[in-house]
Amino acid sequence: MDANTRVFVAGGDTLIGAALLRQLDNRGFTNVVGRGEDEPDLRDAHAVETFFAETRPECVFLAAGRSGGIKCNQEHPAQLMLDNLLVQTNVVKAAHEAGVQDLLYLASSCSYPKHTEQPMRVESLFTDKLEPTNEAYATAKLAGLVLCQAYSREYGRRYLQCIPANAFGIEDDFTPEGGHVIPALFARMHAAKEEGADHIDIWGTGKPRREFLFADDIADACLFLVDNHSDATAPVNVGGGDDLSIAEVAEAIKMVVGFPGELRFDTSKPDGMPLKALESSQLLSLGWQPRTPFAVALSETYDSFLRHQNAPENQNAPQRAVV
Ligand code: GFB
Repeated sequence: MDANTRVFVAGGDTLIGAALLRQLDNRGFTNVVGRGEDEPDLRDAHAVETFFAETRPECVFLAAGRSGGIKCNQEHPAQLMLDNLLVQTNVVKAAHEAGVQDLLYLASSCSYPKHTEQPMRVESLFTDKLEPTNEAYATAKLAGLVLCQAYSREYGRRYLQCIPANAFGIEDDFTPEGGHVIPALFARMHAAKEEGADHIDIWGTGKPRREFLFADDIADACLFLVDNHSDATAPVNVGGGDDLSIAEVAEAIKMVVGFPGELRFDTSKPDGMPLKALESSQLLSLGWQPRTPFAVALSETYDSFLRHQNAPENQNAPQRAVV
């Protein structure tokens, strides 16, 4: 891609979609269509078809579809599954019909079986049962992967797919109901510090391990893949960091926030998958690696939380709507 390529980021308001837009801006892309209010309602097939017919993007990043942390997945499986199925079906179909040759679809690491070889290799997809807390969402994401492979095979498109590690970052979902562990703990620990609480409850045992990646690094990898990868028959894992236990992550967040209280573990809450780490040698051997150290990424995430928190118009508003 060069800076004149007409690009559409489907889901420009999602964590990774917004990071993709920042990366495109940083690289001087001047022809980004469908930003902000110009993005059609992606659940509406007709609106999506019309948008593609009118704007004719040359490359599409499909980062759309609702997602959320473990609580959100437990409480809203139908909404998450349906939203993702609708959005990805509409975008892939309309992109093909408008002649878009290049697309990159972002799946999720929860598409891997609950119990599988670690770090997880793409060959392990579809080999065993999914983690029950996110089975519905993960099934929709798996359908998206196969849909892109099918369009590539049947119509000669290059509809690439990638599976990012657990993402976090700027303008994340900081609500306790919707957020993943890092943004949710920033918000809860910040509130506990303000209230002078002597402890905070961390959900689960603290033992599960996750590989985390800053959303801006994931966006960087997506642009790298479009420029350096052509095989649409299988997804590419996007990782490259270390896996950490939830207890270790909570300690790191405690340091950044400056919360002096105790961390307690509420084992009545679910752990989810015991370990999620990605085998990313394919991407790393192409020459990509994450740029942002974990500590820096945590600070940037907390700064983003504070910016939102301190903006007068947001005093009582949640950061991002809950499903
Ligand atoms: O980030 P998280 O919600 O997603 O939870 P998953 C990771 C771990 O952190 C779990 C624990 O063991 C949680 O119990 N945890 C501790 C917390 N305190 C908190 C908290 O305050 N909030 C949250 N959210 N977790 C998601 C899937 O699974 O991963 C999605 O549900 C998606 O479908 C995403 O795929 C990448 O990694 O467990």
